Amino acid sequence: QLASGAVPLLRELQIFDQVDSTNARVLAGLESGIGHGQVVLAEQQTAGRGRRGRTWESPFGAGISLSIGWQFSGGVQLLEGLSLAVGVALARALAKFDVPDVRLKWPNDVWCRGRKLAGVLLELSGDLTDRCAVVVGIGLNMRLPRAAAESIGQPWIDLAEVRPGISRNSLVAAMLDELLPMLAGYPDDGFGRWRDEWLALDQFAGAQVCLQSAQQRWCGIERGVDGSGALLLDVDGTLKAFHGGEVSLRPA
Ligand code: BT5
Repeated sequence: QLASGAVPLLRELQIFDQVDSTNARVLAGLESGIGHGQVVLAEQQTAGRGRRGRTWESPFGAGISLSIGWQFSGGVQLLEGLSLAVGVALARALAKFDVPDVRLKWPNDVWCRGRKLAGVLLELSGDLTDRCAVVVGIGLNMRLPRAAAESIGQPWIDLAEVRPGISRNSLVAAMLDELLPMLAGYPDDGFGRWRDEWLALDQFAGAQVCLQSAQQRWCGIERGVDGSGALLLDVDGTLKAFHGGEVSLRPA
């Protein structure tokens, strides 16, 4: 039992020059029964992944590609809202380096000055009813080469533009100092403990947005998130709740 406020130690740290995907590495560890507290970092990913088959651009030296494996004794329902709590932890780490204008975009982006600075990808393994394991994958731009940036189909930003000179090692350490205690406490605390901070950083609070699923589109006013992390959208006066797996959010 750790003293309250103490940061759990990571169990194993691996740093690669090049991997396909740091998430894939940690997922393989979790599936073979190891990997709790395992942290993998890479200089370059050849197949960095986003959600639903999308690509995460992470060429050599562009930033931080980080994955953490974590096992939970309990079903996957414990983890609702976890990707939002990860966003809050990242915003806290960036605040330690005075990175200005950091905001969160539901469910899994960190934005800065209206552009995407970092993305979060959670991948699950285990039987998901009695025990589950999660890979928390984070990609953050420090100095993205222009050639790589050309294939990103949305506005992006890197720390070189907004706050140059941050030590990558120090930022990784700050991220782990926020993420590890959050993961350790999450089954007890849940998203509720993170909700107010998330709402204070919400990029689109009160804005007109659209949510897109494979079959349908809803447009309305973004009204923050509920206690489980579901997005609340005011569609013609009716509040509807949406979960992160189903839809993507776009400014209207
Ligand atoms: C994400 O997906 O934003 C999750 C990204 C997670 C990447 C990390 S890196 C470490 C770990 N290992 C992995 O293999 N993945 C994780 P999504 O919300 O689906 O957003 C993907 C979209 O972001 C792409 O379709 C592009 O439009 C955009 N994008 C790609 N690369 C980007 C970059 N470097 N900076 C900003 N936007 C980018």
